[in-house]
Amino acid sequence: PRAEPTFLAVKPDGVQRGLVGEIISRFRKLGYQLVAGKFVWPSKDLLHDHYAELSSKPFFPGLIEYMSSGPVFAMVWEGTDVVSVGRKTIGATNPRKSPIGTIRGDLAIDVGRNICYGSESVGTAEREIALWFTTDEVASYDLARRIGFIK
Ligand code: DAT
Repeated sequence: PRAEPTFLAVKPDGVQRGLVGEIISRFRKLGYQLVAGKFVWPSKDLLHDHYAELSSKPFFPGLIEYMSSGPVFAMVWEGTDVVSVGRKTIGATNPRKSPIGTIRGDLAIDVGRNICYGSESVGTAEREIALWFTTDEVASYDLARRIGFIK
């Protein structure tokens, strides 16, 4: 297992619904470490880059409108297998098909308003972190390892 980084974002609807704290809390309680976070009101250019592989989908224009409708809370998290555990924690793309216990399963009902984003793979995480953050915005720091952390 490696302490990899991932890119996570609370989407505009999640920010408007006051869910930034709830989403941070779920990842922190899992044991993951927040190393960068900021509000960004994303430009359509940034979103076209971020969602480049979806550009031919019928829902793409609506997705860009939604994602540029207000600020998102963009984050970098680190920890063992945080990419795959992060995806599992967020749940399925369609919140109504996402199990209870996942963020989307518990907090959303609409595929077009699914409140949060998480990188799909270690490779896309690196690309997305570079797209949304400068290197000096990402903090590197150690957490105290007192209560049974396994190295
Ligand atoms: P995910 O966000 O789970 O990684 P994705 O990358 O396939 O899913 O799609 C990106 C976003 O596009 C998704 O969060 C919501 C939107 N989307 C996907 N499929 C959709 C659909 N069938 N109708 C409307 N929006 C959709």
